Amino acid sequence: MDVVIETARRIRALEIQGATNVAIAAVNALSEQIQLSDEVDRDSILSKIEEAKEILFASRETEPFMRNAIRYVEWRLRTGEWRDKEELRELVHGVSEGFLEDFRAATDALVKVGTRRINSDTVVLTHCHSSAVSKVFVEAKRKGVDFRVICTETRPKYQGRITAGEMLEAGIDTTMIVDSAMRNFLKEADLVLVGADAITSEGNVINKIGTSQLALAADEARVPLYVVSTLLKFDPQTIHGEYEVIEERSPDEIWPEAPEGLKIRNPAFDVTRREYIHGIVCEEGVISPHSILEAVRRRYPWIIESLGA
Ligand code: RUB
Repeated sequence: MDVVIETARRIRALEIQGATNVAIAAVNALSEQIQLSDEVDRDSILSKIEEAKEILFASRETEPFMRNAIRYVEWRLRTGEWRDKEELRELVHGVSEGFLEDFRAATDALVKVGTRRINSDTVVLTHCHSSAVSKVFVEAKRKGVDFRVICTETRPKYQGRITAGEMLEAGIDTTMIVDSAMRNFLKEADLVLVGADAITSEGNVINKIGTSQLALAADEARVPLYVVSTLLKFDPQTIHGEYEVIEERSPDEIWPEAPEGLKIRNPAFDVTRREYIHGIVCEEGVISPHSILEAVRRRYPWIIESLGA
């Protein structure tokens, strides 16, 4: 399980960050691990997948995109046939590459839609680092739109610096603010774009801690907030009444040598209620959070079907 264990370690340490990068890394690790396996009989492969699943799922709890992606590979293997190592290798490779290709097509579609919301002179505020949001910005700039980005630093792990770096590399006029300056700078913003780690069956969105605060402030400041996310972030377990688990990270990230006895809490994400979300920019276009389940059933029925795989 070396490949899977090392990938899980990198995900946990945030060396691989953001729901999309996490899901891609997990699929690649699972695929590589199976291809490295000497055993090819069905039972050993399926139990290897079970083991990998447990390790990867535990690396970050609030990542349904990763869980959906892994379940997809598992589901296709459970229903697939192979006779030898070569056939198994081809099957796993084909399934994981096919999944990633569909995902790339979905991303292209949502980036096209998101880009249309950015015009010259638009000022967009974003939080944390979302590869989907960054892609929208970079594509808008490539099309010649002259807009401005304001990004938060994103305590405690400063993912805003990744966003800022990508923006500067693309030649986008970018300003960084501390997280607590969000409300102040909403006065300058026309639009808020954020990513998602999870979307529930009710249309609520889980994203980096501080997003729900930003959504409340944006609502009060009358600045529309959109979530840019593939429908693959939908968590099918929420249909069955389960709540999305919010990952709580080490206090050391906040204050490494904190005084003894001090309690420190470090939740990685929070829940933004659908009332504060103007729309979800996804591969189906701009949709209301209320219609998420319908959109997922139409576009990715396997997300719901493979849950019991
Ligand atoms: C990252 C974060 C991102 C989403 C979406 O948190 O909250 O907004 O994961 O990212 P962390 P993407 O840094 O803790 O992983 O659009 O890349 O899927």
